[in-house]
Amino acid sequence: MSIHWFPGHMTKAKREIEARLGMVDCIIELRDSRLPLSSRNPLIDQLSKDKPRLIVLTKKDMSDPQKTTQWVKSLSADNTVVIALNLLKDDTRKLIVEGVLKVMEPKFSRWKARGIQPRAVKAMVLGIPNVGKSTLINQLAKKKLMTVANKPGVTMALKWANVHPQLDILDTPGLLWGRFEDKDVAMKLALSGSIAEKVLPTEELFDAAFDFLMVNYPHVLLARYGYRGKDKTELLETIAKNRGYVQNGEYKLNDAMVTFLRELRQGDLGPMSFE
Ligand SMILES: Nc1nc2c(ncn2[C@@H]2O[C@H](COP(=O)(O)OP(=O)(O)OP(=O)(O)O)[C@@H](O)[C@H]2O)c(=O)[nH]1
Ligand SMILES: [Mg+2]
Repeated sequence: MSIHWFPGHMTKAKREIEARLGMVDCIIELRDSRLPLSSRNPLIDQLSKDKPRLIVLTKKDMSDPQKTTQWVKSLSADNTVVIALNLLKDDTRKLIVEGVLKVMEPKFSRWKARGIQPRAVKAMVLGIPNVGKSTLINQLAKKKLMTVANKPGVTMALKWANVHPQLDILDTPGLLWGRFEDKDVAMKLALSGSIAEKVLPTEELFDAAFDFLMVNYPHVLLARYGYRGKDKTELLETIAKNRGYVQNGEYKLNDAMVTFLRELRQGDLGPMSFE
């Protein structure tokens, strides 16, 4: 699978992020809890260097709870705090502010030693498209400061928000990396909705998703579509039949494929983790 998607606004955003890094005290890195490794943008490590970092695994409600607990444990490290959140339901404001203050502790001590007056922390939020960066800021601010939508590439420019007496946050456009060396990574990003649909090879993606479900979550096809078998075409025919995707007596299998991928992406098949 060859997916190449790095729209012009991302090139510009990358430059602007680099230019503003010097002004921020710490990074809030968002990853999708369904794919905490594949949604880790290598650019962020490069960009954030040794800044204190809070890692937030978003969309906890959509991932496999056991897997997510394991990921939180294995990703936690010195100077990095990891929390998993349903940004829409959890007490995001309280937990993020606490997390930021925690990763900032060593820096606060240095400020104090140098006689620097405490001030609001300046944080930059970074992550792949559609992972929830603007949502996180709106939840922190308790109002709709940023535009949010369930498609990648919504935020196009950097924007500061004063969200808490102790915290100012810079929202940034989601960044991907130019070329995906690893087909598996590209597939997971596509299945979870971080790559624009228009660049996706639907059939390959469907095949990959089907094979993945057969191995990892075979029961969900029965629960969602009433399908018990192990055959791709039969599954598509079942979906087409149930949804009335029929033309001139033929099932419209492509429509069934698109529906299946959309429902998987939006979590209709139940919580699951891709890694
Ligand atoms: N179920 C669920 N949905 C979430 C969560 N966080 C964000 N979303 C949804 O994810 C979609 C994308 O959110 P945004 O905040 O626009 O994502 P973004 O990272 O700013 O995206 P770009 O600006 O395109 O880079 C929206 O539909 C949100 O409602 C979460 O924890 N759980
Ligand atoms: Mg955004």
